[in-house]
Amino acid sequence: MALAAKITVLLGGVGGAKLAEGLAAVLPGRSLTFIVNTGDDFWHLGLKICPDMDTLVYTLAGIVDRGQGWGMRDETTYALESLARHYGLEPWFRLGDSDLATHLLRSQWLRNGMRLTEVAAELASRLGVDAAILPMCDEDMPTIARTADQGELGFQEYFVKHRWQPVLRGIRHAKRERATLSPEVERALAEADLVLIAPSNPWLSIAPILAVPGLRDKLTRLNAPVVAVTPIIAGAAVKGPTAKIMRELKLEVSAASVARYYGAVLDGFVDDIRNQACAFDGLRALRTNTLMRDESDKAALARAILEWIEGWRA
Ligand code: FO1
Repeated sequence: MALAAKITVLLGGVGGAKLAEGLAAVLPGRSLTFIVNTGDDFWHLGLKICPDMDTLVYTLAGIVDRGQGWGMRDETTYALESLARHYGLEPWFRLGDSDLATHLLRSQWLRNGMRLTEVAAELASRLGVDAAILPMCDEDMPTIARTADQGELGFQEYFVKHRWQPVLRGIRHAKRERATLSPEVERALAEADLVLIAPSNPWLSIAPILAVPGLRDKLTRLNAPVVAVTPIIAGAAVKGPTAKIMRELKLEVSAASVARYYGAVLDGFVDDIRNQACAFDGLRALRTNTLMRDESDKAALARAILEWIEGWRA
């Protein structure tokens, strides 16, 4: 695809950040806009935590902890240990000391009246990231997990405290009626030559973005192609609970099932060579290696997608 092309990516979590890294390796930052899931965000110990945004920015800035995929590398946890030793707390959410700097600044700026979109741009820019990083909306729209045995759980309680073990019955997007499309998200969609849905968890990471009032409708009507990358490879998720959740929601664990879930939003689907070949109900489809084990896999996937889309015009 031409270097001047504008690409907008919907993503969340570690899988999304890997594709983002691949795209950033083959395109200039000014071509890329990331619309990030903020359904995982929460206030914790007085601080606003935005895990998916931080995972993406730390990854693009080259300071992510590569082993776990989130948090900063070479991290220490003195503050957390002090909370336990001196104040008797049992911290279940691991906030590293360097990572705390991000949460402190973000919380202060939000309390001073900045919008989350402005805060995200400022943090990314100070960390040297030149791609545009947009939260899906400025308002709080927390994801609530409806579980079989524990009732409703806040996202991080479900995901981290209970290690995504409770059986999921469904997802609720709290305060959805108060969320609005930001001008920056509207512009990123209107100006895009291509919209990609990253191989993030469709139910936990992408569904919250599509649930922002007006966003799914805008995507469905967009002239630019909208293409999703499979999060399912050989009947399993690379990491995390996607396959488990699909079974709990009584869905077939397959790439086709994910494409059906996105429905009319999609024009194309990028499937993995390890999956059984499938027609994807009339969508244009690319079969390629989507497993991103290292930097060269990430860049190769980004290049394969861009070359394939370029061929659509011919
Ligand atoms: N994930 C964990 O499994 N345990 C943690 O204690 C944890 C802390 C944490 C702190 C900051 C941050 O940005 C991310 C953190 N994550 C942690 C990752 C995060 O909870 C999830 O990976 C995402 O929300 C799911 O996309």
